[in-house]
Amino acid sequence: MTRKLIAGAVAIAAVATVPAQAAQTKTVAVKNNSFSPGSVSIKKGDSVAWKWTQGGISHNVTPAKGGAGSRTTSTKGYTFKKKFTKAGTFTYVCTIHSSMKSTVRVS
Ligand SMILES: [Cu+2]
Repeated sequence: MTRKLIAGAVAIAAVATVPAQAAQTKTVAVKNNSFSPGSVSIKKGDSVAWKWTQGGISHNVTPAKGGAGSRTTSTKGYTFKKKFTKAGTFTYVCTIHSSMKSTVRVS
């Protein structure tokens, strides 16, 4: 009887901890002065985390079409995370450095 209970508990735990499709987060480095990599491909429900890996120079991550983005900061280690729930191609820029572009492809 004890053995059956343990087997049942293990089976329930396995189902609970292995979702069909786990959401993932891809990291984009915010460098001076580029995003690396310049584009990432993710699935609906996944997130992108832009992380300031160098610091010392102010940057931001702002939707090219407008809307809310990150704060402007030069703090190394600062991270701006966003979850994408719709398919499409989304472009982000640093409004201070026009050459900095970050593309997110969501399928
Ligand atoms: Cu910048």
